[in-house]
Amino acid sequence: MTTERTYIMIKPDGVQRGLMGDIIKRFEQKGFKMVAMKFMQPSEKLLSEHYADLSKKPFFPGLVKFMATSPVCCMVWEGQGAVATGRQMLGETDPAKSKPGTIRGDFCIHIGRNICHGSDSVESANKEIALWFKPEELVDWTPTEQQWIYE
Ligand code: IDP
Ligand code: MG
Repeated sequence: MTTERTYIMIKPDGVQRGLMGDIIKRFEQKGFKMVAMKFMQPSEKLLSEHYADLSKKPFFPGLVKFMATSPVCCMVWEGQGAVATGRQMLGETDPAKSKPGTIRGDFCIHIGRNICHGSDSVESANKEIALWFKPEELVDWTPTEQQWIYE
């Protein structure tokens, strides 16, 4: 497995429901390293860019509108296999199909209120990180616990 970075974003429903701490905790306790985090009110323009691949979908206008209703918590997490593992930690897009123990399986019910975004590939992660963060916002640091997480 290679060291990767993934873009994780707590959506307006996750923020409004007070679930930021629970979601951050799961990535922290897994052993991934936080590289960046910011709390911000995104514009519909930025969200349309973020979800550009879905622009032809019938739910796209509603998705963009909903995502702009409240602030979001934007994060970059790093670690071996962080992209694929991050997706597994989120669960399926539809919370009803997400297993208990996953973020969506444990905390939500409707597909349009699934509380958290996670990059689906290394390529989209790199694109999303560049869209939401300036290079100088990514912090270069070494957690002391690293030697207890990796052989
Ligand atoms: P993902 O978030 O699991 O990667 P995507 O297919 O990329 O899923 O869709 C982005 C977001 O759009 C989903 O997280 C969900 O909030 C919303 N979405 C996806 N499919 C539907 C749908 O059929 N109805 C309503 N919202 C949807
Ligand atoms: Mg997606």
